Amino acid sequence: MAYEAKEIEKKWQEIWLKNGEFEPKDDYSLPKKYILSMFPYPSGKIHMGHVRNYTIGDAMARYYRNQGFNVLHPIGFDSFGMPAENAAIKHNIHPRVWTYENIDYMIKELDSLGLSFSKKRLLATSDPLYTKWEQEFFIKMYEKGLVYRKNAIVNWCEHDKTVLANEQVEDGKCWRCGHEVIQKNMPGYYLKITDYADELLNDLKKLEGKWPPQVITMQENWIGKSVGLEFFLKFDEESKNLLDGIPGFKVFTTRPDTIYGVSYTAVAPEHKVVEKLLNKNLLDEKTTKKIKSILKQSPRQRQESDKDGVFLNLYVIHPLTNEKIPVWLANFVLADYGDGAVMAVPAHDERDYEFASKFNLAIKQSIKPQNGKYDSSKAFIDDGILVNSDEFTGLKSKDAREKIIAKFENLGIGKKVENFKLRDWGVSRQRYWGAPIPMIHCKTCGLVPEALENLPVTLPEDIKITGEGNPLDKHPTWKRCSCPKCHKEAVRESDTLDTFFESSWYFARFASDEKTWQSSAFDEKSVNYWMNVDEYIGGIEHAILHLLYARFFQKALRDLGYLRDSEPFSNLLTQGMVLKDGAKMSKSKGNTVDPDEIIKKYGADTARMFILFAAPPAKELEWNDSAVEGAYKFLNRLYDRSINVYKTNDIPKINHASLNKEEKYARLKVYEALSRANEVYTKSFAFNTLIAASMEALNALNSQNNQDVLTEGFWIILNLLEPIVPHIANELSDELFNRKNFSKIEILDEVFVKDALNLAVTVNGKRRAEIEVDKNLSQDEIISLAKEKAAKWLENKTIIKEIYVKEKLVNLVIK
Ligand code: ANZ
Ligand code: ZN
Repeated sequence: MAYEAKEIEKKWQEIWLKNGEFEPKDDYSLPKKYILSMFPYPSGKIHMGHVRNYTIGDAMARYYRNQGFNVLHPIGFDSFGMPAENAAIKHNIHPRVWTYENIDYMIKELDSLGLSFSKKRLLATSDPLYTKWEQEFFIKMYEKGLVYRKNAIVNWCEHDKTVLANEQVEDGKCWRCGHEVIQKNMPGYYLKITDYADELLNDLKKLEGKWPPQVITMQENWIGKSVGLEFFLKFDEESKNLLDGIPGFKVFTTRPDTIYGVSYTAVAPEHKVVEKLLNKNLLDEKTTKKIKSILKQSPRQRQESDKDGVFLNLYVIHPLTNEKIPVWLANFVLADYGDGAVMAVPAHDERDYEFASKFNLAIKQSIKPQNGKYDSSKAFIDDGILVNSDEFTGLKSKDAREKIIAKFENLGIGKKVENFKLRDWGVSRQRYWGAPIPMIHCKTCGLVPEALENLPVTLPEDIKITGEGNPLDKHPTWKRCSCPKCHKEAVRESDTLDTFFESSWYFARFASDEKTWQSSAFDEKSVNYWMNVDEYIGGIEHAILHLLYARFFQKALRDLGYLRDSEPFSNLLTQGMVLKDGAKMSKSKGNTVDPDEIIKKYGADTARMFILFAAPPAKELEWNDSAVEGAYKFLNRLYDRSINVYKTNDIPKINHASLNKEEKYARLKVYEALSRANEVYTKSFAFNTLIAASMEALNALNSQNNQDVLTEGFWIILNLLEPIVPHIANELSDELFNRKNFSKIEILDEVFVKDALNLAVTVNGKRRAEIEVDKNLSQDEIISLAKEKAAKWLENKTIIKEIYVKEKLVNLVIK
């Protein structure tokens, strides 16, 4: 009989499905584990990254199930989004049809990997029953002031008539049609994630040690809290008059200690002062043209291009020295950070330095290094000692910052402030395949939320998708509706939600009993039992946005009374990328390996084993055909060797003392592997070490004629490896041991007891040698062996004392 992976795998997958073995139990008195791998986008086929993601989660889920935990291990599809519309255009297929066909196919693929998902909780975020609840959240958030509508600058493709995300702008051009992207002021809906900035930042501390440190750092940087001084700069009389009495503008600085080094100020191109100058036509033609060309660029393009700007012919007064300071417009000043204007200190800031060098502006030193020499050929950006700074000269940067802030506060011209990089989250998309934003525009009542009893607002089926404009907006009748307030004719909002909205709460939906999905967003009892997610597994590419939005939703839904906890994911594992020939596997590089092909050729267990063996989960994994072969060979050996294992319903009882050396060694290897399991499956996730230990154990068993040792070894190895290679493990366990259950196996200490002792030999307390002796020797015998070994140090000496410290050392005292 040879190892027939395909047959075995099909058989067990059918048994599992039929018995519903992976459904969570309703018994909430059981200890629980919620294991979640990030759900996929239904692109049409799974790739190796998916295989890795779901195999890692599956190994954890199976292990905990084996240990008697009630396990929730669900799967769903993040099924709204752009690719379905692209497919619609390209293949003339309805986005819904394309999406659901892909889902069906991908479920089959996932099943063929033997993943232990709950099938009853399967969901797709494009289901109206999912949309319904998120539309309710949207309305509740709107009523609470967490959603608002505003005009803002967006990337706009004039050809496709659509808003583009920053990632969809390539070299300033539309990723789809190649047309130039412009900056357009457009109305849209925003989520007030900034209300939670402090909490999102502070709660990261709770995740230390449980989330990868680099993810915590990325979140911190994205939230980007800065503390500094905000103060007012007054225009000189002439400038003020030119600007119809605008008295000045505010700036924000994190380095008030450098204030005596200010040699110019710079405002963002969108700054109200610039707007005034343009409106009043106060600038010459060349300057105006330059400003307009900078305005056309996206903030990102501006950051990527060389420093540029223009002098605005305006001056402000330095608040401490009363000097006249020129005002420039600069492309590196962000309109929406701080106050959209900076005090520039070229001597101590790199961007300011570059700009000053380009336009020949003064560079004034106001900080000197605490040690070492000041180098005027570049910006000195570290803290130091103040120079040329009046009463503050000689202070350390840190102390000076406090004193200068205090001075501004006393003078009433500035204050200490906190600024965040985090921006409110724009959720409007001008697309068809998304959740409709449940708002209504009424001529009488203004913006009105749809009535809750009318939810979900669903998408029309009869739609033309051309890639131009928003299909919902162009639909002949869909937009017409009646106002929930005054019942007059009104117009439905045609923007749909950013798909990050859906992925921000699916984990809590999974945690609710599926029997309640029709009637409520969450089932309180089950959500309180299952949440939080104990292990969340996914790609590092989600380290910022998805995780931040999900954390925000958890807090916002808590405050709306839907959920209890403040953080959704107790532990996070970010899996490394799957590479081939050193590069990330991707269609565009043409270096992908199709999981279906591997499964067809070797079976799912080989694929799973290779993936978990080739690298620790958090590290990059280099594809290796011969290592895949290696995994396959190992499983074949396991299968072949099982022929000599006898059938039993119990683990064999063995008298360890009666075994010979080889038998003892084989047992030691088996138990060494066993003793790793718990740590590997629940903490380190270093599956590779467990697999390596199991391979060693199988090797040691290979030359084993002792049937008890061999059978016990198989009993244990199959148990250990079940979460990794479930099909073969279940097949052999069932066949040999009539066993369906892989519960804990007791670790026997006797196996680890060694017969030989390693003793140190010391002479006058100095370590001189080591001896390996049989445990059963007498003290005299041991001492004489020690003397032999240390003979070199005993020559021509008299031994005056011999000391044996049991099982540790022999000390010889000489004269
Ligand atoms: C003067 C100064 C001197 C600065 C110095 C730095 C070093 P973070 O840490 O990111 O908060 N800044 C303020 N508003 C800005 C805007 N809208 N666009 C671009 N830059 C802006 O950065 C704060 C620093 O970034 C501020 O401190 C300001 O430059 C600049 F030796 O003020 B600093
Ligand atoms: Zn109305």
